[in-house]
Parts: sequence; C-alpha cells; structure tokens
Amino acid sequence: MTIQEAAGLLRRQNNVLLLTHRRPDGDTVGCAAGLCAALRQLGKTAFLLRNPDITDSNEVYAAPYWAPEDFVPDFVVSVDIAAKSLFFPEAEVYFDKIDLAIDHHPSFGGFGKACCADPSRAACGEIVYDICRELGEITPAVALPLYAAVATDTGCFVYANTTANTHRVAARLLETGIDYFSVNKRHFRTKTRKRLALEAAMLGEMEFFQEGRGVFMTVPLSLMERIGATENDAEDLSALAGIIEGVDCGAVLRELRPGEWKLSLRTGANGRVNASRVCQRLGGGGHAMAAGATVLGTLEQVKSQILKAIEAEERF
Ligand SMILES: [Mn+2]
Repeated sequence: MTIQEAAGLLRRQNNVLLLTHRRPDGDTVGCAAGLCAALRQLGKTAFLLRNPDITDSNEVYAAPYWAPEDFVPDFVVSVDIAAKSLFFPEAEVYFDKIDLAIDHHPSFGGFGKACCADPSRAACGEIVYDICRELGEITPAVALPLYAAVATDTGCFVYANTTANTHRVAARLLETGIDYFSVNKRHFRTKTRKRLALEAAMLGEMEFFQEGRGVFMTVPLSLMERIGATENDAEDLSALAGIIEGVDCGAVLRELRPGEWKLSLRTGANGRVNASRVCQRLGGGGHAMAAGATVLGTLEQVKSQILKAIEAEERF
C-alpha cells in the first residue's frame, strides 16, 4: 500500500504494538521509536515490544516506549523486518498477526495483512518518515530516532544505498533541531576497547580467497569469551571486511551458538558478487551489496558452503 494508505490505516487504530527485528539495528529501533512517538502525538496508546537483544547504543531510542508485560495490542506493526525468520522469540506469537508490515528490503516476504514496502529506500526510516509526516508534525521526539535509523543504515550516508532522498529526509530531520552530533558520535565515532580488541583479532586471523578479492573474517564464541566482549562491542562488525583495498566480497562469520554461524556478506558496487543471491542460496537474504544468512556446521564446513555459494553467483 502507499504511504498515504498506511498513514490512513494507522490513523484509525489504537493500542498499537511495534515490532523490531532480531539482533536489532539502528534502523529497526529508530523506526519503531519514531513511529511510536508520532502515534502518541495523536493521543494513541503505542508501545514497542521489548527486544532482549537490544544494545546500549540503540536502547536510548527505545527506552521511553517499552510495552508493559500485560499490554494487549489491537494492531501490530513490524518495521524493517524482511522475513518471519527475523522475529525474535518473544515476537513469534505475532507471526500471523502482523496488521501492517513496513520494510525496505528487496527480499521482503510480504507477511503482513497490509504491507508498505519500498526497496528503493536506503533505510526503512525514510518510509517511516513519510508516514509520520502524513500523521502530523515531525517533532524532535519523532525526528531523533528516525535520524538514527537513516544514519545507521547508510553508515552515516556513505554506503552505496544512500540517495538524494536519504539526504533530503536527513535534512528535514535536522531542521527540527535534534542533537544529531551526539547520534553520530555514538554510532560512528566511538569504539569500546573490547571492540578494538575484537577488530584486532579479526584482522590478525583474516583469510583471503579468490586472489584477494574475497576475505573471510571470523568471530568465534571463544574469541568473544576471551575478550569478554558483549553485543555492545560487536555491532556491525561486517563493515570491517568491506574496507580492505581490492576486496569486493567480504564475509564476516560470527558464531552465535556452538556450530551456528551468522554470515554477513558485504560486496562491491562492481556487481561481481550479488550478496542477496548468495545469501538466498544459504537460506538468508538482504540487499545486493549487503546480505546475511545463518549457516550451520564447523567453521571449515561453513566456509566451504559459503565459498560454493559465492562461486555459483559470481559474475565475471
Ligand atoms: Mn534497514
């Protein structure tokens, strides 16, 4: 449905619950918090379902809006969730009860009773911004989390997904007088010492393939334990593989549970490898230059499966 239709639908609802995805990033949390603020401005009751995986840097946006345990929603909205497999366990009771799904992933599964999806948007935050504008005034309470959404999903406006519209949305959000400097400092100019230790280990152990055009970086559970690192130290580690000169296929493997690896694949703008298609072969999905999948096995098995999928999708 269109932005106007989605806004119209939301306008007719009350007792709204907003769902974010598993291992939530700034986009999903920012969208949920911004939309929640916009709905409350209309006098509605609206909450976010508490996401147990949220990191400290994203919790600041969600903290005012967590739903009480006994909240019973009349209308459920998912934001930035491409597939049901990305629901966190506590959200699974809403599998077949999503009244409106708002997303920007090309692989979006269309699981909502109504869907507002636009894969041309760099961040789901751009879609939610348009919806919030239809709903009423963009106040700083709406704008700040939406700025975090748009800034984080574009790596502070440097990824290839960034468009003129992304900048227009960001400009409108800045015009509300938000403290964007603190958002940018928090997400892009701050690293914990444990984070730096993780990056040092990943760089120390990286393995190149395809004559140096591909690289594997791995984050086994044992490394996390040795450093004493938590989720707060491990956000967006996949960006590291993409900054090596000559690499257009960076695969970061993070062990989530023994024998369960989360692949984050970042590929170059030259189109040699389509990250989304590689990850779809492995049961995941995402965007052409940034995608993910969960792969099971020993590290060696997982790497060989991924290499096979990359080779199958490689374009010369
Ligand atoms: Mn997103």
